[in-house]
Amino acid sequence: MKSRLTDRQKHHIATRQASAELDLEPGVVVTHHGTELIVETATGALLRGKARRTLGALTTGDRVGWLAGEDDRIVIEQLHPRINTLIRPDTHGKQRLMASNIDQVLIVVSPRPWMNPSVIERTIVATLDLPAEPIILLNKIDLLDTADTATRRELEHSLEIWRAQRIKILPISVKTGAGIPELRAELADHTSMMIGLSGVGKTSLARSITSQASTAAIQALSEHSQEGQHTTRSSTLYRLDDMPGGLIDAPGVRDFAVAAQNQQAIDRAFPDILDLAAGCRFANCSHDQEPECAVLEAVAAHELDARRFDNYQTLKRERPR
Ligand SMILES: Nc1nc2c(ncn2[C@@H]2O[C@H](COP(=O)(O)OP(=O)(O)OP(=O)(O)O)[C@@H](O)[C@H]2O)c(=O)[nH]1
Ligand SMILES: [Mg+2]
Ligand SMILES: [Zn+2]
Repeated sequence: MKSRLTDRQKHHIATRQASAELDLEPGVVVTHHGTELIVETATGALLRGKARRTLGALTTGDRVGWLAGEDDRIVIEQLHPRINTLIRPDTHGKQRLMASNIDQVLIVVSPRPWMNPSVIERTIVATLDLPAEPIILLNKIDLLDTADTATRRELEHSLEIWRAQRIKILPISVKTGAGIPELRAELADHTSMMIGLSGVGKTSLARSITSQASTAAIQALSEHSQEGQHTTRSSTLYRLDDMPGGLIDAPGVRDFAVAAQNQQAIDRAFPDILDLAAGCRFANCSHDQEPECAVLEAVAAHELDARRFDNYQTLKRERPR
């Protein structure tokens, strides 16, 4: 096999890596669009630039080493190892990085638009799989009184299930400010990523709790306006005002179809099913068609939500072995 790199290229890369460890400035990727990036420096300044192509795709939250380039622009020379990465498939099925180095995921839901509970469960599993802590942020509670009966019933039913699962739920309203102090307390000292449908209020929330989210330079890179509506097109990390921590705004996602890698992530998201499974006749019961299966009995008796059980089985099947 022929080596892809010539000896001269290898030498060049080795030299660059060696010098990189000596005098690179530390930074964090704040947002990007195409190859254009904004990096936060150690002193909190925001600088624009590009990354060496050899680094591959960078994403919001990446810790990097950079050098000053021409015209106030920087060149990112080094990518530090990531603690975790949140990935989602794009419309062409290609895997895209959404953000890295996250320890909390805020699953933002609202009465309008209302997200299907199976997708919320998938997002909880994906969060636990990172691993990071999930919190359900129920925004627009000011609209609850006018939500249609079907949405309200589904919402109440879902809230009941999540409460029983000990998933943290924070009801808030960006419009009225309800629940915002409680949310700020949850955000302190964490890097939190917001995930939710387009239009649930993620960017509105970022603007109401961080002054950085109204920075024009960031908006120019991370936003897309169409017919008077602003939609977020790339993830952006904002620093919290007056406290350590970060909040990542992201484009709306309709589904979270990334298979979980760890069975424990699935089990932690469905402790009710795990509890029931202790009563199955066979310890390795797959709750498919085994006799004396306590889980299937609970579904038949309407004690376990059939939709929730189907979603659990689907997540288990999708997991790569
Ligand atoms: N009634 C009500 N409306 C809200 C609230 N929060 C946000 N909105 C409205 O919801 C709409 C969408 O808000 P955005 O913040 O752009 O939503 P987003 O989640 O960032 O959407 P994408 O960027 O497309 O993913 C805007 O018209 C907001 O004014 C709230 O608490 N109550
Ligand atoms: Mg947005
Ligand atoms: Zn069983």
